[in-house]
Amino acid sequence: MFLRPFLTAFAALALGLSAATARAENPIIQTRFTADPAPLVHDGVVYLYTSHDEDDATGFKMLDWRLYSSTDMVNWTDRGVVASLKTFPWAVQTNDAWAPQVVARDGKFYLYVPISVEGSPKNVIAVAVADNPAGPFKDALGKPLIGAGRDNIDPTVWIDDDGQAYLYWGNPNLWYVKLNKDMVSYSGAPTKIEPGIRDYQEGPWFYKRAGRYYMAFASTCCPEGIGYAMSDKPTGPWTYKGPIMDHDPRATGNHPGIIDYKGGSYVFGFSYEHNFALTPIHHERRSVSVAKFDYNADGTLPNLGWWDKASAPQIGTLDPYRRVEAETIAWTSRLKRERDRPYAWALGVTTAQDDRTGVYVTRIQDRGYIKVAGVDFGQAGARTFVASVANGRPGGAIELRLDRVDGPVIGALPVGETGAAGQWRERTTAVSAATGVHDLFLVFKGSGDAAMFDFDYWRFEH
Ligand code: FUB
Repeated sequence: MFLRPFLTAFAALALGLSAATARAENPIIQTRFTADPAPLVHDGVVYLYTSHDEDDATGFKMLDWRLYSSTDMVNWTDRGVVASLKTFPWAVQTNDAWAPQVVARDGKFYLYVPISVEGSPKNVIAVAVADNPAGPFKDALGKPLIGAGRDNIDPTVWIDDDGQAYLYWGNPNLWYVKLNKDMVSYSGAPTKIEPGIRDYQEGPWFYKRAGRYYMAFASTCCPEGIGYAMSDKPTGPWTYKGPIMDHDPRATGNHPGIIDYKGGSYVFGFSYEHNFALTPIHHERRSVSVAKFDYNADGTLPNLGWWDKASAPQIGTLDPYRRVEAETIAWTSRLKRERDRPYAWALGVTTAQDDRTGVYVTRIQDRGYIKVAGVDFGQAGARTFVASVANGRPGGAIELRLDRVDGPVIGALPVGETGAAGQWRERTTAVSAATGVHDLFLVFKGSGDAAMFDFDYWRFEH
């Protein structure tokens, strides 16, 4: 998959296309492993909540939930951890931070998550609440919302036009309750959907669109694809309608999240592509992907095949004259050398966060790079590049290239020592020939394989 940026760029040049036609490169998050995408559209922004497979996971090793945001579906900004198992101190604190979903109601944001308690069955559903989409989310109840049951994972919530909210969940059976207006309690007993939906396994995603109710889901394991059913009532009966993504041997699991945004429709799910770029061994190290699609006139969805056949075009362009978080990324990787072993070279940057700085880019190595798609330098063009960096050692540089990782250089910023690690300084360099819309490649230069400086934000100036 790490050849793809080159092929895309060469194809674009050959066809005379501009960088403004950038498309999401699946998987859309490369800085760490993410799964179970749960997108929320709020105030013109896509907030993408995910679960998170630890870098050294073999089976499920999941400790926290993360947030990414975008306004163009191609550049995603890492917003960090919004909740973790520690948010629910009464839960088992190992490995079980599974598929989340966040919904907004009356100015609050409700995070529903499956976690575990001691005993058997162990699966419960918990709820946390925040005042803004980026959290921090706080445990709402001090106990489970839905008590222990074998099926009790993968919550999904939709608030109907009449204000009634429904919480569905379950593997392999699908259940629901009607949530009360407070969103943290419910009325009536949990109800099992019977008969079950054909090909249903887990990961339900419940929503209403143009008067029709939809239940997308991970289809029967394994390998799981994405299927969906429709109904004219929020509680069914549900009619199976077919696959959105095929059962594909390249993945064991899957998990849908579906939204409309700025006039387009999008399905998120995940693949193991990033895992297999780094190792031949199957681990539970998953990566979220996205595809744009059009509903058919009767409200049905197309079969998109697999993530390699689908993606999402960029909506609009990115303004480089405002502060851009360094963790705003369309793609990151590390350039390969001839002598590199297979699997040894692919890691790009990752991110870290602390209370003072928020999220920043780290693990910056020589030959690593960040691609930012569809950057609009305007006709007047850019003269200066400014970056906030922290470097405990001398050396390190950021080369600025257009359209390809080996494209024309418009400037190079020497980083140098800024003091102790964590001491942020703005560094500035002159740039030339940056006008119009381009993909921007921030290519990191240094020596050896050691991690160099950290990187918080950047901007261009006229
Ligand atoms: O990510 C852990 C579990 O795997 C989720 O809860 C399921 O939907 C499946 O994706």
